[in-house]
Amino acid sequence: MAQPAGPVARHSGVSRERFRQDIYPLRKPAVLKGIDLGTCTTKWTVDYLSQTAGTKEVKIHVSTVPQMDFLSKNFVYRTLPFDVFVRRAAEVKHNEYFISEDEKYYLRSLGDDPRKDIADIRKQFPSLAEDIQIPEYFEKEQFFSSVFRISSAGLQLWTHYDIMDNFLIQITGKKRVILYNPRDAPYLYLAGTKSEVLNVDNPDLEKYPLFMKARRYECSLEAGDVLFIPDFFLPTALWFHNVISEEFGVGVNVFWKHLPSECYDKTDTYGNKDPTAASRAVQILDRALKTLEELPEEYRDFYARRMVLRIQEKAYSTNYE
Ligand SMILES: O=C(O)CCC(=O)C(=O)O
Repeated sequence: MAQPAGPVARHSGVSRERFRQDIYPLRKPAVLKGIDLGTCTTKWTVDYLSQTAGTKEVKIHVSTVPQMDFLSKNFVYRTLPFDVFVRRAAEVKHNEYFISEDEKYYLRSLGDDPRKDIADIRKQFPSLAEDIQIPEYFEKEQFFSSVFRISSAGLQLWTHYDIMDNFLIQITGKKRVILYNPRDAPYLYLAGTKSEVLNVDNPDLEKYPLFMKARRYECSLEAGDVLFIPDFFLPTALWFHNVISEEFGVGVNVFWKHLPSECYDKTDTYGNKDPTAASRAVQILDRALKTLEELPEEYRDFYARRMVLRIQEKAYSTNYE
């Protein structure tokens, strides 16, 4: 069995001041309830969304299975007018479909030119953006992106981390979010920013034996809840999350920069590339490993272990929970 789930704190009616003073500094996920999100919580029905945002084309993920896997790419990308997409995502069985009549849909909205532009619902969906009041519990200049997340019932998004703090604002529908402490990265079988372990509720422990050591935190998000997901910051850094949409639902993710701007990769429109210093360090490490290959095995092993000790001594935080 995997670890039993630990609690995620829940707070009601949190003001900007209280968030910044008492919740943010803890660097732990927290569910914020009862925040005024504007009229979206009552207005955003399937009919209203499709009529208001109209036929703007959106690129979506389509999958025949509920567990989407970014690493094996068990889904395809397709383009649909927004109104058609929303109607299909809200259905369980489709008359018109791409692969199968019970296929699942997922939208992670993008900038107009995803290679250059950052997702901002105020720019891509201005008429809907009027209905949502984003809790600006950070400084205006820190804003990075606001991303639409619309998913079919049952859809499960792979475990990953992002590099910026964010609010996951659940506007309609219910979600279950499973989080892992960043310190448990060694047990998550990572490939880049994603975990190979898809079925977090019933993991294949023969294939992923270390996964049982990962401390799991779990929370449910109801319509109107906001989940704070802290990312990349010492001393708790990088919270992994896996998201299961229990119902058709609409969310908006707001990311903001909490490190100095120059730390981020300027080409990163998704907000999920490691900070530039971390990417450079990994490249240098890869070069060091290649260099070690010039040595016979027992020497390679000896120097590799010495390097690990040096990394531990020089770079590990002493402030480790
Ligand atoms: O709610 C979702 O669909 C995904 C949310 C997510 O990945 C995030 O908050 O970074």
